[in-house]
Amino acid sequence: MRFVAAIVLLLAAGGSLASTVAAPAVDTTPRIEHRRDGVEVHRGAVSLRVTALTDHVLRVRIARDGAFAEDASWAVPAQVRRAHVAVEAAADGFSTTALRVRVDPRTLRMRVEDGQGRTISADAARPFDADGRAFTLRKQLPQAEHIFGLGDKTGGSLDRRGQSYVDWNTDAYGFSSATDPIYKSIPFFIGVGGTGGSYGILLDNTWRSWFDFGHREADTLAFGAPDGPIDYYLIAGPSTAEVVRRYTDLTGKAPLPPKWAFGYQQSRYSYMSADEVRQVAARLRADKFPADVIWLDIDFQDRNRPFTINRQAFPDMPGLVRDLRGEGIKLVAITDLHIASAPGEGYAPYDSGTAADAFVHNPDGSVYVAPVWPGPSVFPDFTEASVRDWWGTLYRPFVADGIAGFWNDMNEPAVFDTPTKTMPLDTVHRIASDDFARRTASHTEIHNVYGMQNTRATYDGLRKLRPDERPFVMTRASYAGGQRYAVTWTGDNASSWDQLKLSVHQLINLGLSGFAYSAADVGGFTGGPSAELLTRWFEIATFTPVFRDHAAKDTPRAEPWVDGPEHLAIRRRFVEERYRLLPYFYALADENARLGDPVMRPVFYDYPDAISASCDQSMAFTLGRQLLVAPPPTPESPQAYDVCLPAGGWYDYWTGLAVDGASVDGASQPIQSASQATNEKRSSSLVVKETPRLDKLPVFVRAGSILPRQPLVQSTAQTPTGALQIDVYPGADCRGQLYADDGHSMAYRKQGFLRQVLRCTVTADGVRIDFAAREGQFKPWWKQLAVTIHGWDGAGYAMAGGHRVEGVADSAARTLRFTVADQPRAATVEAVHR
Ligand code: MIG
Repeated sequence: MRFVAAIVLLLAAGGSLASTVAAPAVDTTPRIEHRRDGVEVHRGAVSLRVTALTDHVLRVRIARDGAFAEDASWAVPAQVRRAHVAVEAAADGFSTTALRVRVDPRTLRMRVEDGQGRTISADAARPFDADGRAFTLRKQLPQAEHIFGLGDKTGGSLDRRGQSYVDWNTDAYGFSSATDPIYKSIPFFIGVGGTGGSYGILLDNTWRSWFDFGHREADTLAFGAPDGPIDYYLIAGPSTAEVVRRYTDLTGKAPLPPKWAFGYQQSRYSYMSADEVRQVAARLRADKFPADVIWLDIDFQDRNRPFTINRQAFPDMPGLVRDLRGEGIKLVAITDLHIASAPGEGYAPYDSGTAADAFVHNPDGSVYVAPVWPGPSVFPDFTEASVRDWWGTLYRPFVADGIAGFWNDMNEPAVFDTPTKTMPLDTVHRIASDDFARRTASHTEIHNVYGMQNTRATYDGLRKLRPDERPFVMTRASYAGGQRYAVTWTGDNASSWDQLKLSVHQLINLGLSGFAYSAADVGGFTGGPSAELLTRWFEIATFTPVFRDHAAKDTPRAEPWVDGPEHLAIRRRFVEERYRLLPYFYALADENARLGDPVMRPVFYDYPDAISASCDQSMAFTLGRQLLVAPPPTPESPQAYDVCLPAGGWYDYWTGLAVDGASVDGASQPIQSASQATNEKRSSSLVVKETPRLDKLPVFVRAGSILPRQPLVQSTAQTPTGALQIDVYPGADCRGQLYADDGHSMAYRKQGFLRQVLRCTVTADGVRIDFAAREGQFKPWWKQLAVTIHGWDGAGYAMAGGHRVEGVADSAARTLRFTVADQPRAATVEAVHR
């Protein structure tokens, strides 16, 4: 009887049977212990430690039996975890300069508020349960809150609210919008729309974690894992951008990629021979289809063995690389992690790996062998630093051949002929890395970070082999922080309209999860796209971070020309536009490398009110702050649709004319000329009606933008000729950024770059452009700036450096154009009405 009463009491106190059974018979009075950087709360055997890493980032750890889990992480580097700030103690918790943290020691409930007492995040009535090694954490999910992030998880919408997910990296061939789990585990999500602003939570647990965003209980956010550390970070905003930036402070920024990563990339499973690769390259050039990369999928190898080459099909790899380089095209080659188990055959990766004891073991101490593409295969133990070093050396011959980038596929890891599609859970990994204790770990613990450590080995290896080149690595599986090593793509999607839409959600959520560089197979991997689907996919991919056309074996060809000249012409027009926009893309890459802002964003990232816009925004996204891309929300439908343009005013990207929200059928009407425009925010949002047309994709430019563009090139390897184009779209907080460097080396880390902020202001006589002083010492390709002022009426001229430059006015386009010398120093150029 007494026993039952005790359980009831414990449950009422917010604990659970399992978590409290082990409670020692010592002092069990719940209490708060103040620390310099936070608090530790003790309730029976359970301890809750809240540490302020910064004024906006808290780390929360729970020890269920007196001892905290090992303080080590694959996601958050040691020096970041060690950061802490002094806090101000309060009876019920503490505060930082930005946050107020309250903890109830009887229930372990925590509430985090901003300085004004608004709730950022509050625990639910039962904040913590343990069941054996498993645990559940619960927080309140207010009605107004939306959930984003978690990488490229599926689901019917961008918003993850109402859904539940499992993190378990899975080879999900032909996945649908209902498939879960898929390839990656990024246990980080963002709550948007609550009273205290946006916040993020990273559950740094590599086990098979799960997340329930109001699926089981509408007002509860629950997450947990079957084992592993109870260790999460709570990141305050209040803006979504601040949350994402702080998340990338924690888990790392994606390094600046080589510029060619932004070029058009042509792939297929597989181009079967060097001749076929040459034909594809020749066709791209004959069709004047700008392109930078051709991909080599597994058939370039000898018997599917990684780090080999089929010498019948590819007799002279350096020769192929050289010839393609002449066309401005680079090669990316696949290098899967499964190494053929081929003892005594002279297969170097197997031999050297065996000599180094580099492969994952069975519990009985033998090497784990399982079938994948090469047949029986062994699997590098990437959680050992020495094994990663060994793996990195395998790239030496390919690097010597001049292969530019590498593709890490199948690294969930995928295993054939087993219902689990992966290794047995008791397979033994060795950890000898970072500040982890040297120990073994079961596959259950390592599974979700295996692919990430594979890419880490690849990235670090390439840094050593080519110290002055930026690595380009593309991965299928990863974990939180994996953006430090590789770009990613969404795996084996299908050729359907539904998946085109899903891909937009996936890429946006990847960007919010630290992975700014992401791709979906354009056209879809399985099935084969219709001409219309492939064309629409090209149009949308034009404005996404990484643009790779890829298709499965046994599907119809999906290169840009396969559907005849009309479709080819539309696809080319869009890809050409991407190449013109390269200076803008590249400035976004610089911004991402420094701050963590995604390249492709949800509209609410820069325009928070868009979270509650009345339009169906399920396909809308922004590319940086300046461009808003608005594909049809039902991408296959001819139905007219509304686009909600956030307050502030917008221009039509294609016509350059200001948008009048009252216009119908997408016929953009100018509303204000620059002379009428003010520097005030246009207060109301606009609704524009668009009627889908296959050759058109609505794109809008924020009023208050300066957009850099360049003359068309066929490859990023080609130096543009002519002036850098500067399009000025007057409006509030008008700015733009130039960024340039050599596009491929590490020199940008030592002054070999150019960064310049431009601002514009509408004046009584016209428009003034202020060039800030340039940072860095890189000498750009352009000598002149071809400036176009949009929203301009009447004649005009420009004043630059005390000189008067005649302008060319176009009354239909409402522009004033003029060309001035490059402005490397702080300077003002003024467009003046005449
Ligand atoms: O088992 O390398 O997702 O992009 O073309 C399939 C062949 C292995 C899966 C990748 C896909 C690639 C394919 N790979």
